[in-house]
Parts: sequence; structure tokens; C-alpha cells
Amino acid sequence: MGFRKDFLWGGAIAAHQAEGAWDVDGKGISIADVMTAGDNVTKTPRRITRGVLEGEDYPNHLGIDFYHHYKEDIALFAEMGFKAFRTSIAWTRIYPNGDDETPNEAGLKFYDDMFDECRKYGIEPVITLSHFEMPYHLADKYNGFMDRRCIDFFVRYAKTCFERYKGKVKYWMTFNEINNQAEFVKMGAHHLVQEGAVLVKEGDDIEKMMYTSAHHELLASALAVKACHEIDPAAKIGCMIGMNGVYPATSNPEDVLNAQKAMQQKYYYVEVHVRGHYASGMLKKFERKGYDFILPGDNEILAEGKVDYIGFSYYMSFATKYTGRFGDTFDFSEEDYVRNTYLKASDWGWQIDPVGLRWCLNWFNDRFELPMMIVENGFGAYDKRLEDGTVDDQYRIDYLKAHIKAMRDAVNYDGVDLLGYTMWAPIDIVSASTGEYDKRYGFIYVDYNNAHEGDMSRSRKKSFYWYKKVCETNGEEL
Ligand code: BGP
Repeated sequence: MGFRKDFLWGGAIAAHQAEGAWDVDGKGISIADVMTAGDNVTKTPRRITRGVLEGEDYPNHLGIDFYHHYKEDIALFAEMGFKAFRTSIAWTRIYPNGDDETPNEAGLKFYDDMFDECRKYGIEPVITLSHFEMPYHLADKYNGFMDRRCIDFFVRYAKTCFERYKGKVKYWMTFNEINNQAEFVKMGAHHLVQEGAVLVKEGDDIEKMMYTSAHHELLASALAVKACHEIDPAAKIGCMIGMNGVYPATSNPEDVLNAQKAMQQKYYYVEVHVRGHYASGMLKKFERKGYDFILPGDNEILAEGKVDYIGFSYYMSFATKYTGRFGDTFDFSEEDYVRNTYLKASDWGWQIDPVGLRWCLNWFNDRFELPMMIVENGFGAYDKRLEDGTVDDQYRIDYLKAHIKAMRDAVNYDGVDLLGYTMWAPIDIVSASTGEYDKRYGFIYVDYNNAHEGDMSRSRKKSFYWYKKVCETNGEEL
């Protein structure tokens, strides 16, 4: 009973939310570098600007300056007993424009040094190749993954990484939360179909663009998986899914069917990654809508690039009620979500549901029978620093404790094969959805806020000591 002996306890961040140094050592502009700061209090959303504009606030330019602080931060992770550290490689450090012929040596060297620093403490790097940070040039010139040439650019970048970090990185993932874009409906003009870095404008058929660019990403992912297996057979490469299960709001069969359709629409990506082909329901949908983006040869590529494990993030669950809007097709849109009255929510409205994590682990396990890694799970909150410099973040401990218990039950009672757990995020960083500093997840407090006040110094919160115990006891003591 209990977690495997080599269970990977750790934490996860992403390059663009932490590194800062956005234009240092030859780095190019990424899509994250043209996203402005938002604010949860005033409900100001992030905006995407066409290029870096004077006078705008771009929080990812500074991040928490992990680029210059990584030794100090990794030492703190080691102090907690981390066995794994998940982060991403900023594509634009390696290929600044994305379509460059040769990689940038200074960028490659940064990750060499950072991975060495992890290994010094016996910490396994778990690396995402693309975490919402495609080169802006590719979005601007090619409209991101709408253009098949971006498949080649991504594969070139991936191969460069596999070759360079062979032996240093054992766990890879291709696209972070590739399925987030399934909720394209609310994204109006001048928004972004996220991971594919597709910029949409008034009058565009967003739905068609999403499925098309996602298909190209799935091809890019499959080709990268194949290349990884060839270049470094000892490495494991997974997909990364943003998993937030959708429940029916009631036992009305139409609500139940609607929830099932929502799951199919949001998670068809997993089937493609794991089984190497689309589910028949999705192919039927494409046929019905007249989408013809699957070209001869594509299915063979997908079949040859099956992942070794499923990486996923889990923060919350959703509930849906059928509105009849889409008739018999039961197409699903974000507007079909309703509040789940059984659950409390964070200050950002994220519904807290530890049991849902066990549900999700079972959902994956029933279908795919692959090892899994929970590569994100955490609680964003407004932390208050006390006079003595500490933070009493018991609410964060409560959240994580309940979720770890749920995953332990899934291992002990449901037979789930779990490789590791890298909580999000061990150190305060810039929020991806809102661009805020004040939405904090860390065990480590970073002295910096939305108003750009603070000296970036790091200090330990109460949860730091709690998680240290969790790592030390392999999840026995929560
Ligand atoms: C996931 C992303 C992360 C991360 C996390 C928390 O969707 O993969 O990049 O930021 O969510 O979200 P947020 O930062 O918006 O609170």
C-alpha cells in the first residue's frame, strides 16, 4: 500500500511565468511576452498586443527573475526534499524567432546549467517543451499552428532539446494543457487560440481554426514523441492535459449526456495522444461540420507517436446543465457550465473538489491504462505576510492535503499507476490566466506584488515545512 518507492514528489512552474529575463542572452519574444497584466479585483482580463508596446505592463518580462535566482530557488526545493522539478524550456531562448536555422547557444547553456543544478541535489527535471510560450514571430507571420510549417519548426526545436539534454532529462511532455483551447467559444476577436498561438480576428470561424490548429499540434506532438524515442530510448515522453472533470448538474438524462459530450469534446486530445487516432465521435463531428484538415499521411504520423505516460493538471471540477441550444448534436460550450452547489470556490471562483481528482484518475485509468503523473495541482490565494515575515497559509495545506489523500486512495484502492506529483507552484510566480503576482501558490513567498512593489526576496511559508514532511514520509504523513 502507498506510493511507489521512487515516487516523484516535487513542484512545477513554467519558464514564462518565472524566468523573466525576457530579452536576455539572445531570447526572442514569446506569445507570453505580449500579454498584459490582468486583475481579479477589477476583473480586468489580460490582453494580447501586436508586439511589445511602450507603456504596457507585461508581467512575464520580469517573472520572479528565476533566470538569475534559480540556484537559490532549487536549493530551497532541495531543502523540502523534492525528487522532481517540473518546468518548461522557453522555446524562444533556443529558437528566438521559431523559424531560425540554428539554435541559440546561450539559451541551450542556461538549461544545461539549470538541469545540472537540479541533478546536483538528485532532483529529476520534468520538462515541458511548450508551455503557452510559442515564439511571437510564429504567431505573427504564420498565424501559429494554423500553418503546417510550424509543425516542422516545433519538431526541429524538440529534436534540438532531445539531443542536447539526452541523459539529463528523463521525463518530457510536449504541449502544456493542449486541450484548454477546446473552450474556444468565448474567445472573441483579437484573442488567442491559446497553445496553438493562433490570433483570431473579427469574422474568423474560431471553431474551425481551433480544430485545425489543434490537429497540427497533435501532429507536431506525435512527431516529437517519435523523435524522442529514437534519440533517447531511455527517456519517457508524455502528453499534458488540463483535466477538470465535467459532472452532470442533475440526474436528468439530458444533463448526464451533456456532461458526457463535454468530456468527449474537451478530452479527445488524450485519445489521439495515447491511442494514436481520433475517437469516432470526433471524426463524425468533423464530417458533419465539413472540416477536411486531416490530410493523407496524417493518420500514420499520429499512429507512430503514442505517448508513454499521461501528465495532467487538476485544479477544479465543473458541472453542466443541458440547455437544448445545440439540439441532438449536444455540442458543448463553456456557457453550459453551472455552479456546483456542493463545492466551495477560491477567490478566483475555482471550485475546490478533491474527490474530483480521484474521479479524474479513474477516468483516465479506465480508458488508457497508462502510468500517470499529476504535474499541476495547487491553490491560488491572497497570502498575507505576518510581521515576523512568515505566512500562515493553512488554507493551502488543507487544499493540498485533501488532494493528496484523494490520489493516495486512487493508488491504494483503484489501482492507479502514479509516477509522481509536482504541485503548482512551489514558489510564487506570475499567474497564467490573470497575469497577477497577487495570486500566490507557493510554499516559498516572493516579495513582489501586482503594483510592482517588493525586492523579490524569498522566504518560507508555513506550508513549506508541511510539504517537507510529505516528501520525507512519501506521502504517509499529511
Ligand atoms: C494551468 C497552467 C499554468 C498555471 C496554472 C494556474 O492552467 O498550466 O501555467 O498558471 O494553470 O493558473 P493561474 O496561474 O491562472 O492561476
